[in-house]
Amino acid sequence: MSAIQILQVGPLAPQTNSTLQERFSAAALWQQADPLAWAREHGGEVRVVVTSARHGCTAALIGALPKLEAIVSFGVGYDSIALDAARARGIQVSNTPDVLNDCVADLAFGLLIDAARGIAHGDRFVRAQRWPQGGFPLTTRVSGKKLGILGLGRIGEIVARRASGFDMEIAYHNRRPRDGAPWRFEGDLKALAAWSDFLVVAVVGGPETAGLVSREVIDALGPKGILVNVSRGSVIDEAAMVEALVEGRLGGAGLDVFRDEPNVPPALLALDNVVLAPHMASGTHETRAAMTALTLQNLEAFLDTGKVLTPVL
Ligand code: NAP
Ligand code: 8YV
Repeated sequence: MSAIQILQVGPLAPQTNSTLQERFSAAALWQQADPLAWAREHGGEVRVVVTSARHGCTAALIGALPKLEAIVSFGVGYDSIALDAARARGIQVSNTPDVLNDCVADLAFGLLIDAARGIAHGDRFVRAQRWPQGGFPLTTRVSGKKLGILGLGRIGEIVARRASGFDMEIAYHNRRPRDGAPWRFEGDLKALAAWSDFLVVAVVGGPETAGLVSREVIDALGPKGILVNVSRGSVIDEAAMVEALVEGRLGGAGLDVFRDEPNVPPALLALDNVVLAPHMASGTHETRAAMTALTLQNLEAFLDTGKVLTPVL
């Protein structure tokens, strides 16, 4: 058997797994009983790791692969990849930016509308045959409201564009104002939350943004405010959010991401003002195909030219 040059950390779609195995002779790390021990024993010639935002790449794995030159990841988020360890060794890291913007923004908007208007709640109400016993409670208007965006990046910008179709006032918070953005920059996240009817979180994950949506920010959004998260569960103080929702100090939430996926705080399951989604924002046939294509293009580009196409670093 020739030495392994490409190592796949975790499973992707079955067709992608086959392509990686058949065209690139990739080894399937997740199929090994002790993946790290296996990498240490057999990974001496590995040049490329193929992974995903979900499966990531740890510093220990990088340390086990002395000839690693590139980490090619499916997904735009890189909080699960040990970037410092990669940087220290000059290892390139690629992700799949832009191709998923529309679908993630669409789902953010879907969650916002659902949390405000009670679509999923109404569906449960009808299916439980409660309609004949009385009408559905009034809900919250969406059009013309104030939308705050935490993280006006590639996805956040598309959320803002969707919102302008709903005649919303828009403001955002980043570490710095974004060049050319026509929307109001707010340097204080708590002030943004206090102003907003709806706060959509589309910032990067990782240690720098952990707990950014704090108890104070949640309280500023308040009992009529709705929090939507399509970023990472780590960005929100989840315990404080659950407490605020249970006590009615936060009006509602639409959540695609959680701190300990696939585990969701049990208290949320009983709340009709909360819409829950299983980290599905990029999960359309079209977008997943585009993400797969870009992942393979990054891999091919690295093998052909020594450079990935869409580097994170
Ligand atoms: P992006 O273009 O890099 O945008 C991220 C934004 O976050 C930037 O505007 C950045 O502005 C801001 N930001 C970064 N650190 C910050 C901080 N400490 N405080 C305030 N703002 C900060 O990323 P993207 O492509 O839009 O993706 C955003 C995230 O969405 C990904 O990282 C991923 O975690 C998540 N995502 C989730 C799904 C899903 O399925 N739910 C799918 C795709 C992506 P500054 O640099 O000016 O601060
Ligand atoms: C993916 C994501 O579904 O791109 C990201 O950062 O979170 C999602 O698009 C998933 O994490 C891929 O593994």
